[in-house]
Amino acid sequence: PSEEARRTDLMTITRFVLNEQSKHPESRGDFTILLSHIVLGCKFVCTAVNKAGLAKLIGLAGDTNVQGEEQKKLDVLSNDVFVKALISSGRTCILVSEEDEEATIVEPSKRGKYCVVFDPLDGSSNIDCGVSIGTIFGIYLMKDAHEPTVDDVLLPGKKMVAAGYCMYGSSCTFVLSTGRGVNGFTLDPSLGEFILTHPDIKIPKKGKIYSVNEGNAKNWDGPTTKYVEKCKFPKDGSSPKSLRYVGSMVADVHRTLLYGGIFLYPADKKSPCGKLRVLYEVFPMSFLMEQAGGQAFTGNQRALDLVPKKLHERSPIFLGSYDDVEEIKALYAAEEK
Ligand code: P6P
Repeated sequence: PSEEARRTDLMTITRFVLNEQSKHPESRGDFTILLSHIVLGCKFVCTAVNKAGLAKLIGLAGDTNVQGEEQKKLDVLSNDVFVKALISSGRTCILVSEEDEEATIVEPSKRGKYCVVFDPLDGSSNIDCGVSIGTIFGIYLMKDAHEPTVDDVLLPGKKMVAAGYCMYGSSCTFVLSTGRGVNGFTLDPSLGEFILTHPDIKIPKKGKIYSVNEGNAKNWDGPTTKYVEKCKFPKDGSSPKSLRYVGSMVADVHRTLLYGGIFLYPADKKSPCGKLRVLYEVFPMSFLMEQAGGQAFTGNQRALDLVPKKLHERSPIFLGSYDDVEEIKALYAAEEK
């Protein structure tokens, strides 16, 4: 489209999803309504995160706010907002949040057919230093109506119908896949709308960046140690990869998606299952990587094939450019023999 057309033909996330929905004649718009409530939650968190720094600086955050209420921590506040927004959408039946030990079973009168797993504010320990943080979510569809149980979300990631994240950084970026590729939207604060800015994101087949917490190197297993060694001292005469590690999963994954490379959170002697949570960190990011032409591996298998047994289960994860992940898969396969 011409510059003029592009400027006036605003493709908002709502319009984009409605276009997607029109490809499913049987759809009654439930997903569109669900997504609009997730987007609402993200807009709220974006505002709260941007204010938090300021509030802290000028003491607004104190222990009690002007109403004398106990000022909630931002991740607890974000969780409350998402839980309420998802329930009020009338399209969900089970919610699993990083902040809640137990799953939330939605009351029958407000129940819909989607199960949502989410981390309302991943990386929140980085707020005080202004590093980008984010909301991560995954959506399962409950086929036939039945009394919801935890078993409806203890499914492999490949059963997800959608996944995405919202990154609260220099701009507020919403990245989404509904199983037909990956698209990125940027919040235009003057409109209060997410506008399509990154259509059909494809991750480069191979990258020049590796992203891992090198501070854990002492505890890594053989294949991870060998792979990182290869990144730093390539034997084939190629130049070493650059290390970029923010320590906030949404920021590290977003950079990997756009620039290529590999993000690793391996198992180590201290944490044999790694640190990242399967349902609402590993699965959504793995889903997006595959949809963008990359891949995601746990050290044993394709990440999306993993069947979680517990809500807050962890897994090692290696995700990013297809060829880069292939290399570490080969090292783990060689270890098996
Ligand atoms: P480490 C943030 O606390 C987080 O959950 C992810 O966002 C991030 O990728 C990871 O932990 C960082 O962990 O051990 O490297 O500080």
